[in-house]
Amino acid sequence: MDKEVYSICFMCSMRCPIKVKVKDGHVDWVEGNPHVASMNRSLCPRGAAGKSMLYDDQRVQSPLIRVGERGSGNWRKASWDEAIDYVGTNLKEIIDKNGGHSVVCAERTQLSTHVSKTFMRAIGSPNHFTHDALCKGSVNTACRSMFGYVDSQIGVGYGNTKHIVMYGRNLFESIGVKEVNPMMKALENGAKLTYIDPRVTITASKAHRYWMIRPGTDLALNYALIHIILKERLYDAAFVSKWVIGLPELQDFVEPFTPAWAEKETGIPEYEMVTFAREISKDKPSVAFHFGYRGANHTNEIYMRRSILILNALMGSVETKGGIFFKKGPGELGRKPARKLVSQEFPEIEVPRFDKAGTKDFPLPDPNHGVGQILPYAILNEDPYPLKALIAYRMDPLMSIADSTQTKKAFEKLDLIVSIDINYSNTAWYSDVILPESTYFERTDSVQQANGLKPQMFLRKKAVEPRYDTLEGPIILKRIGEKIGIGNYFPYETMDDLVNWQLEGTGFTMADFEKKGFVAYGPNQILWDQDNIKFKTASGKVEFKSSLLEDAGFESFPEYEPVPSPEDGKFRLVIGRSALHTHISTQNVPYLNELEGENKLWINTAKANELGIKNNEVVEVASSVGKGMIKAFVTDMIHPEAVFMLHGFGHEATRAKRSFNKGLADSLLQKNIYDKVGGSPAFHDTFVTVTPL
Ligand SMILES: Nc1nc2c(c(=O)[nH]1)N[C@H]1C(S)=C(S)[C@@H](COP(=O)(O)OP(=O)(O)OC[C@H]3O[C@@H](n4cnc5c(=O)[nH]c(N)nc54)[C@H](O)[C@@H]3O)O[C@H]1N2
Ligand SMILES: Nc1nc2c(c(=O)[nH]1)N[C@H]1C(S)=C(S)[C@@H](COP(=O)(O)OP(=O)(O)OC[C@H]3O[C@@H](n4cnc5c(=O)[nH]c(N)nc54)[C@H](O)[C@@H]3O)O[C@H]1N2
Ligand code: SF4
Ligand SMILES: [Mo]
Repeated sequence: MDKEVYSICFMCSMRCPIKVKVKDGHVDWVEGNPHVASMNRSLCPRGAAGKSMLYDDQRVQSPLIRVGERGSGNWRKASWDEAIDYVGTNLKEIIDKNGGHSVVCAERTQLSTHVSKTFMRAIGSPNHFTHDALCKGSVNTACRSMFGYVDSQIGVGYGNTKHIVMYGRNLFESIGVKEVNPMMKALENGAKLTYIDPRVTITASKAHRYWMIRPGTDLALNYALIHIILKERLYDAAFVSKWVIGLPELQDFVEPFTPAWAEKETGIPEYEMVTFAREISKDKPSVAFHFGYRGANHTNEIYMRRSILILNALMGSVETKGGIFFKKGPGELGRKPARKLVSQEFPEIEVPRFDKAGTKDFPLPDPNHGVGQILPYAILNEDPYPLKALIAYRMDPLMSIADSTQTKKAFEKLDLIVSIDINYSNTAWYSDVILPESTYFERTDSVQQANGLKPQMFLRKKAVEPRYDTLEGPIILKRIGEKIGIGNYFPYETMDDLVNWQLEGTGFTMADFEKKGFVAYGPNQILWDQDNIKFKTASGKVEFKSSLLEDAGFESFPEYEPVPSPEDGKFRLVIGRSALHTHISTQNVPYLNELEGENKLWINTAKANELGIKNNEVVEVASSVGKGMIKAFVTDMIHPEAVFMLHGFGHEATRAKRSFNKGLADSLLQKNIYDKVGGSPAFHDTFVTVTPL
């Protein structure tokens, strides 16, 4: 029978609304939800390749229990009863002996994260962490320190902007379709794009102004821009005098950071900075300095992200059309959001988190997300206490935490590793048990509360029956929960029950999603009056001088530390994504693998010539923690101080035949160091040598 199902794409985390056409029980066609204007029926290449993921037989087909050494790839097929029994029995023993807090759950935030958080709270563990710190932890902390909101509560008005500035926010390759389409439209309507990156990306190719900045020096650029804007009084004086705390301190601080000084640090000509500052201030307040998505780059990342937010505030582009805005929830209209399981009552937890987020040792990172890169240190040093079990749910810590060799060494110490995944990720491959989840076409998921200018809810709805012996994540967790005596926290039998429970009190039912795939709480966009913005900082203002930072013993404006050039013969390793892959998830997806099957090392032509490296030849890349082989891509399109590689390649699971051992994993080379204030790893602070073979 043919049918059309509205759902939500899950080839990455951007949650694009989709329409799935099903023919004779098979997915025949997928497109962007036509009822959502920003989708305009389109999908990105990964979304369009979803079908080839669904019909690939190299994904995990049934529960598996390890029979050989960890990582040897020797598995036996198990029934769900057997696999749940194995996990439940082992987990119970660990909890009884070492306490619930000896269990950690690593999870890339997703629609059913409230279920795994519930599981962890019910066993008495504070140790649920998400990808957030590894992705953008310092952006999160910077946003809280400036506005009192986390980054995910702040949106960018792409569609109405007159001038947008992106610092390595490679929007046209690191895609969210709902953002790309309005941005394209704005560009067609005359908006300007200034793009800053040591590498010429697709986004750079669409920009009006592109600066090949010396890697790691964006903070110097911003301090000089602020210097010019204050000196020439190019800022929005009304907004600043009403809302900003700390302008005099900022003024004193940026005094020495002249454009001439910044030219030496960044390589960007002084006059270009001045021209730019004058130009963008003419379009204020409909301008946006993008605060970044993956902002996990340097050990001082929080100050770089704060400097971007300061520029927005100086332009008065906060809560304006075409600037940045705060996302509105149903509470704005006196309505209720979808319920979350985690709102139940749980036993008190008295121990700190394993990463100490939110304690005096690590006060500022968001304890709601935790700090993933601390995990190997916590396990190895048994600090603050021994950890015994890891549940990796839609996350691959072995590839997503820097220094995989160290992470693997830590994992050797664990008594139990369980992966809930759809693929043979490196962590799944190294687990004791793999519990396969049904893919997004094969499952209904928890409700998506989509806050924004217009609060809405979307639903991921099962389009076809599971092809293999797989289950939905919330059902897997409920079944383990029942086995270990916490079943009462999971008051549902099916995903439909869970969704119905969530919708109670919202005024909507599941049937309301049938027509368009989503429901809206109200018809209009909500933008607050700029005189009545509800900042959530302690002062209720925009805090250039930050109480959050200063109360925790950190400075609002610490001294600028010059960025050293790499030593002779070394390069700064920088990384990113391509339009064809999602992090570490899609390298084995047939269509995407065919288009891009391995990563290469971008290296500047002059430097490659000096080293005798030829295009497409294999080179050895080595850092202080690891080394590996990769093909070189010799190009003028990258700054001579940097080499670049795509994240996500170098997979270890032999069963994922297309991606096995193709390309090189960045996590093998990167040192596990981090921003001790904001919480992000410093993925761009590793230096490498590159040697021809
Ligand atoms: N070295 C290094 N580390 C990084 C980064 C980097 O560039 N370099 N980037 C950082 C960033 S920005 C992020 S956001 C994180 C992402 O970190 P991760 O969450 O680890 O990476 P993902 O590729 O998003 O997916 C993780 C796992 O989810 C699985 N998966 C996909 N769909 C489903 C599903 O429907 N159900 C289940 N249960 N599993 C599914 C995939 O197979 C994959 O194994 O990594 C961070 N870490
Ligand atoms: N296709 C695709 N799209 C995605 C994802 C995906 O995996 N694939 N993941 C999603 C997620 S979770 C995230 S976090 C976002 C990430 O989206 P982005 O934040 O746009 O991040 P990256 O793709 O990591 O791109 C980082 C860029 O920063 C540049 N860079 C390196 N050093 C410097 C520097 O010193 N200064 C400046 N200005 N730039 C520098 C790199 O050359 C690279 O081009 O993408 C999202 N969208
Ligand atoms: S950006 Fe692409 S992969 Fe991600 S949800 Fe949207 S269509 Fe799917
Ligand atoms: Mo991310």
